[in-house]
Amino acid sequence: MHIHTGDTVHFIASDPGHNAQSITGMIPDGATAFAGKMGQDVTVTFSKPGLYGYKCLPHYFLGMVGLVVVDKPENEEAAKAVSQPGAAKQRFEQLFKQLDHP
Ligand SMILES: [Cu+2]
Repeated sequence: MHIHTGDTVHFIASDPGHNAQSITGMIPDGATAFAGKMGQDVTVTFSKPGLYGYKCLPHYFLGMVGLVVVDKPENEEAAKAVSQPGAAKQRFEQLFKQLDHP
């Protein structure tokens, strides 16, 4: 999803047993990591521009991941360099492709 600096995103826990948390190495320099609790909504304000990769912790390797672009994906190359487990690798390849060729 594309948002602007300072926007707030509500990650809604529509099912129990999932969460949303940022992935180490996939947020801009100086940005604050976030981690929602399992089965609970989490609200994140994105105060630094850049690309944010996030995951559902128990289903990371199944590819339950996403990207948030805050204005410009300045740290895209660094985020792409992060090694991904299991199905997350392919899912992120798709997401980056969509990002580069919308
Ligand atoms: Cu999950």
